[in-house]
Amino acid sequence: MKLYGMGQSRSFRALWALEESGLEYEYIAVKTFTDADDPASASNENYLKLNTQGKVPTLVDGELILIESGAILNHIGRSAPAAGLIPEGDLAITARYDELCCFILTELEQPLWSNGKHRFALPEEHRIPAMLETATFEFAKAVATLDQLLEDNEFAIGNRFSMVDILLAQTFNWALRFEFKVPQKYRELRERHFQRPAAQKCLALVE
Ligand SMILES: N[C@@H](CCC(=O)N[C@@H](CS)C(=O)NCC(=O)O)C(=O)O
Repeated sequence: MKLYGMGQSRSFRALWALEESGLEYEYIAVKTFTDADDPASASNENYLKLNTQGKVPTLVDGELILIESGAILNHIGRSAPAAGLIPEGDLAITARYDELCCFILTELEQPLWSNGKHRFALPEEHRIPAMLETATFEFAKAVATLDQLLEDNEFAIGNRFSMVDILLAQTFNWALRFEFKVPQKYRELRERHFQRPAAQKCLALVE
């Protein structure tokens, strides 16, 4: 598999998943928000053929091209079942897995991206400064909801590390980098999971 990514952006979760999975992969660093003439730019015409949005991550697995980080994590997990990164079990366990993935991708990270979009990502004429306060409000609400969804365990689901732990740790890492208020227990969660050898290896790779 080939993964195109940039630093500790959303592509980091895919890189980390690949490293945890034990699958062979190639990591290709691209640059976002750069001149399309730069061959390494996500806006370059060659990259746009893979990912029309000019965003990261992009995963290429043979003929298959995936451009959504959630789908990429699930594809990696299903390609390496022995790594156990997608919990298996009764309907309640798989439902909780689906719920947490969807919640993190649509509720918890959404205000972080709103903050990024209205600070630097959108063209200036589309930025709305008041969105920054709204994002802070929405993030606090999502964190409070997460308190209800998660039990006070080492891992999000059952007694083993899963894609949900990658999503949580990477999202709280993002929140801290954007200087959002993150409760101590989620700072500790980020710290604990980032200590894993796979995460440390990925950090070294993207630095
Ligand atoms: N829904 C996509 C979002 C991808 C995305 O927005 N990636 C950001 C980095 S975290 C990006 O490449 N931004 C560059 C841009 O907006 O031009 C996913 O989860 O993979």
